[in-house]
Amino acid sequence: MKKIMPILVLIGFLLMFIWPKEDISINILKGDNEEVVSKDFIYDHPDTTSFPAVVRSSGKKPVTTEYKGIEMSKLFSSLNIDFSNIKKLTITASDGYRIVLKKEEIDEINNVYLTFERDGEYMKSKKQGGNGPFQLIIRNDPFSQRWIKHVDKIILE
Ligand SMILES: Nc1nc2c(c(=O)[nH]1)N[C@H]1C(S)=C(S)[C@@H](COP(=O)(O)O)O[C@H]1N2
Ligand SMILES: [Mo]
Repeated sequence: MKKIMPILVLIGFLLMFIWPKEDISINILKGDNEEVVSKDFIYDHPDTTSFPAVVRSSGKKPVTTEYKGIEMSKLFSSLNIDFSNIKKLTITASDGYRIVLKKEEIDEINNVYLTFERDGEYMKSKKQGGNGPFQLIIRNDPFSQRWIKHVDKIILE
């Protein structure tokens, strides 16, 4: 046992470098253009804000939590994505869930947010048992059926 310990430590150390890391990013598609937005761009964005929201998870009591994220319209503007001439947005999640938003919904102030932090902690991926890494929150939809967990793609049409 004593002999293999250093070997196990060495293997663990090497694994830290070669283990595939989860690539955390969001794809934004408009026409032929595809923009891959990294997690750091969103995490460090100057326009992020926090707000309270009531979470209604099936089988659980509603709880008030604090989310941190960026308003969708501000995210698009900062990426120079023109959304003035679109009709709808399709938001897809890594588990196949998807919803369609009307353009008017993202024009509403303080309504549609791409969030990444809940109660001060980065949201974990589905694989790690979380709602993240990104969750779309529609504040004007208090029943949260359209709050997409694990957002991976935003399609503007
Ligand atoms: N990616 C993804 N987002 C989703 C869902 C889902 O199955 N997948 N379910 C929706 C529904 S029906 C509800 S009520 C809320 C809360 O779901 P939860 O109870 O599984 O947390 O998330 C919504 N967003
Ligand atoms: Mo639901």
